[in-house]
Amino acid sequence: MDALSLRNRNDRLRTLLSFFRPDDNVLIVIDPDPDALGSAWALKRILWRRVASTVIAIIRPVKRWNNISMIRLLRIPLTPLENVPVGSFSKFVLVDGQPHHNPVFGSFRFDVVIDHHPLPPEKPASDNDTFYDVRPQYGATSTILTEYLKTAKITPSRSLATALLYGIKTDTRNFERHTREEDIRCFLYLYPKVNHSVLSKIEISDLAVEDLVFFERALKSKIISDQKILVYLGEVPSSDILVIVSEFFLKIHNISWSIAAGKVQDRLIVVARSDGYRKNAGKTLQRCFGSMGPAGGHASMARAEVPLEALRTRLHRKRLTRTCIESFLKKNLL
Ligand SMILES: [Mn+2]
Repeated sequence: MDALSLRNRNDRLRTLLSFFRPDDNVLIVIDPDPDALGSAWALKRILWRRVASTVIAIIRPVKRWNNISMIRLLRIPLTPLENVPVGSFSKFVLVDGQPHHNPVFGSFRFDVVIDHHPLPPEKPASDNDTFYDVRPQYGATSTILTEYLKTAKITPSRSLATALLYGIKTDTRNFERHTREEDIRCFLYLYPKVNHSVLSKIEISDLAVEDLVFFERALKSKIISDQKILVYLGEVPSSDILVIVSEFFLKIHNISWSIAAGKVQDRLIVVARSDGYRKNAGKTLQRCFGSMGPAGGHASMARAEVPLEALRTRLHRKRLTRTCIESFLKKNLL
């Protein structure tokens, strides 16, 4: 069953609901990013009192602090998939994804699939056993679910509205990419219903206390020259902290070029942020590191991943000391 061939929103809602019976136990399976979380929670709300139960199962642990804050502050009910007795459910739903995206998704036979990613070249066989509502032109699945809520005349709670709006904002990167009129229309509909203080706490929560040690390191070891700043953080657990530190330094009003580098396993990762005016971050990193490993990006944001082995060869060194990495970065980037 292909949802888009249905005449209008009422038809689509009616067909969606016709896939469920009052005694159904429904399992919604998601890869937990904000858009998937908002969409799954909205669908659980739509099915409330229409089915016996709805459980939202996540296929992996949530790692990003923003998403952990979102789940905690909005109290989104979730269960890890491995703790779910899959056999006790009678209906299976996938939102914000398609079966071919992930082997875990592929192991289910879904009754309903609601998504906004591109369809695979081999379109899934449209049959009457599965309801497909895939709209690749939409910026977010949260937009599709907001439309269903409106059609069903369900006013979302403040927490649900906040989750959906955050889903739309993250997937469209604040309407900087892949946005269409429907996304903006749903944003405007949700906006007055949102808890804005909770939303801004979710949006800024990208650090853990343990990360402060890297800020200490960054503040101590920063090298400032003209409008440029460079920090080498040594070993870091992942490149996320490099992104946060380089974006933090770009907040300084007269810094126009900010670089944070660190070792992640056997690679030197360099993250650059720029006002995109004086320097093109992507081109600069490509020029400096392109011969050693993947490097590139846009005018304002870029990244390079240099295998340490390649760096050793380039610098003719057996051991890469802190000083030698730092002076190499300084010579090439400042
Ligand atoms: Mn999405």
